[in-house]
Amino acid sequence: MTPMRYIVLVLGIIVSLHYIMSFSHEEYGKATSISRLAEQITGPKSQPPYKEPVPDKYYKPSEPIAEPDRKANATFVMLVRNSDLPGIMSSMKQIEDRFNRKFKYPYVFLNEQPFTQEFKNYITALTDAPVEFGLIPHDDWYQPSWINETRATEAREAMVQNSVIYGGSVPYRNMCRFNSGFFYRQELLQKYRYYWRVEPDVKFFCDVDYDPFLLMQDEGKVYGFTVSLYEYPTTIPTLWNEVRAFINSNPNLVAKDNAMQFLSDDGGETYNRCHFWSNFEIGDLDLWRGEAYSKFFDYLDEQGGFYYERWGDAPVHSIGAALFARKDQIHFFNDIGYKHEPFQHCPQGAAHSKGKCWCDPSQNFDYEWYSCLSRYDKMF
Ligand SMILES: Nc1nc2c(ncn2[C@@H]2O[C@H](COP(=O)(O)OP(=O)(O)OP(=O)(O)O)[C@@H](O)[C@H]2O)c(=O)[nH]1
Ligand SMILES: [Mg+2]
Repeated sequence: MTPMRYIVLVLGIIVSLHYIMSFSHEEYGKATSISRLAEQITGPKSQPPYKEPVPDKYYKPSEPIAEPDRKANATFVMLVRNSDLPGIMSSMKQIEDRFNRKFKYPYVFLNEQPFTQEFKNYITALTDAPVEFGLIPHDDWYQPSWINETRATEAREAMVQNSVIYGGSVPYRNMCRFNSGFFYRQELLQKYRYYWRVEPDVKFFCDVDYDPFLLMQDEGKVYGFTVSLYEYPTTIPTLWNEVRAFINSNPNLVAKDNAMQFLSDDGGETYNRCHFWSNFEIGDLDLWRGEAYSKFFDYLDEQGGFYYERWGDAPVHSIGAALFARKDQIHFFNDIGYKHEPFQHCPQGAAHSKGKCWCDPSQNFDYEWYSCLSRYDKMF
């Protein structure tokens, strides 16, 4: 055997032994791997981000929650733009976690523009309940042709001069008029009796372990609120005059035992500007569909105040509910902790612990000077 052959044989034996050891002894394999040896020279490689799905063994599968035996004929209603996606996902996630995971009420989304596929995908991923997306018909949304645009423009300019919030905005006015008189006429809402209005970026602080729709139905309630307050006078200079004119010509439409006392401190002579904050509403759609409110809205709409002033859907709904329903049909949802900037209703005492609420109980608008809740209380 030549020295060269001898060297090749020894090298062959060493390489073979290395491979045998690498396969049969894990630690030896790791210690002598080329990458490990390279790491010792160049320093450790950083770990790639953990992207694979987390293995099933770490999950606690959630029990399927059976739908309750008894439900009301009800839906959530969200009027939003495509750009409201982050804000409405935040609101909807809270609704699901605090309430609807158990009850599985459907959702209706409304918009005057078609919802994008991206919007629909993100929204439907948030719930197991049915979701429908509706396109608002043109005439239900945009400023009607019979509005005198010169007068409307002058009104908007004057409001901008006076720094009235949303005073210069036409879309905001379209929204207020739509919410006042058209949301409940949308095709997707026809099959429902009760609704819960939800806006983007609101907070729900407490678990709602009971069904507020069934409460409305069983107790004969038609309108539910959490926050009430005063309206800005500059947005509704002539609204109360028109309300009085309507009542005078339609006295038969006004309910007995109504809540006029909430609206007026002098038996209806003047409006104290109290209203229920309509960004939260749980209501009976038949209240709005009924003869009294339908005629009332049509009358107000003809006066043009949604565009010549800046009538909000909150005072219009509140006046409608207060006059065309009995006061005991208006319900204060004390146990629903709720915030729409800048005000919040935080349940107090036993209601706070029962709902496992996370709001600071000292931050509660109920009896602040700008709240109208004490006027509601006084009616009973
Ligand atoms: N589709 C659509 N929805 C709108 C438009 N303007 C407002 N909305 C919705 O109408 C509701 C009321 O509008 P907001 O802008 O929240 O009005 P607001 O509560 O008086 O004012 P903020 O204090 O700004 O919340 C919300 O659900 C909005 O997402 C619009 O131009 N198009
Ligand atoms: Mg809002």
